[in-house]
Amino acid sequence: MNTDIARIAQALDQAARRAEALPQFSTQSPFSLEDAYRIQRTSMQRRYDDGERSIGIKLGFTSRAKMIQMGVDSLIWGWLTDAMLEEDGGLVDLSRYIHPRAEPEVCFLTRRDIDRPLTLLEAVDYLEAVAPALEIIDSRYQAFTFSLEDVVADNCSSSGLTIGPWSRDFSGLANAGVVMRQDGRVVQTGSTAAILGHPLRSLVQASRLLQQSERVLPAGSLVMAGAATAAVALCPGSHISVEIQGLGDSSFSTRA
Ligand code: OOG
Ligand code: MG
Repeated sequence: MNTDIARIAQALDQAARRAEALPQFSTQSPFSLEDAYRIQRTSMQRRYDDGERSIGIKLGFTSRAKMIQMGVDSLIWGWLTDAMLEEDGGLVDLSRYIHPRAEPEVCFLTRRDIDRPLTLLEAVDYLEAVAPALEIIDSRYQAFTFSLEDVVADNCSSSGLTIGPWSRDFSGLANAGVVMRQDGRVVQTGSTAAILGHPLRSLVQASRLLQQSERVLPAGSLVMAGAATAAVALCPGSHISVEIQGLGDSSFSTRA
């Protein structure tokens, strides 16, 4: 059976704009992972047509903690746009989200076009800087429940992000401590080693995925490496922060 790419893309786009959850599509009629990426591309094109600008990519399910939390077992990727940027240290209005969660991230800024598969040794040459970051994920599916195909179609739940101070020191990335706090209380701890063994491996994976889809990531793009720990549900009137050893922190508050 043919998957209705345009119809699903439109429904997901509309759900994001209206902050309204949808039933999963794959349970009604299953579709392939290839079609899921076609849906993702079509729904992102709707946003670009409306004036949103691509600022980079994100990887998902690069840590065991995330795979276990969401019940999936493969790495995925999606696109970030300027409309998703929230101010570091700022106030986030939750009304544009459905059931947002926050997770700690390592964010890279590229300094060269990524136009071919990179090795781990080459990866750092393609980077301008690295920063601690928080990602706000917000599945467009009811109860935050999805198959791998559903979440890919939904641009990997991408919704918001804050980015902390940029650093050019990549030396401690292999195994830096990660602490996420909610109102000062520690809610998640981990290490950047949880991200594919080394967050630079996310850049290597990204370069392969880009090549497979015949795309070039321009210099000056963001690459979010994927959360090192499980995500935490957001509620109004709270303060969320992440601290990554050697990199500093990123934070935001949610409007009461
Ligand atoms: C999908 C997004 C996964 C990550 O860092 O692993 C992701 C989700 O969990 O809803 O962003
Ligand atoms: Mg993430």
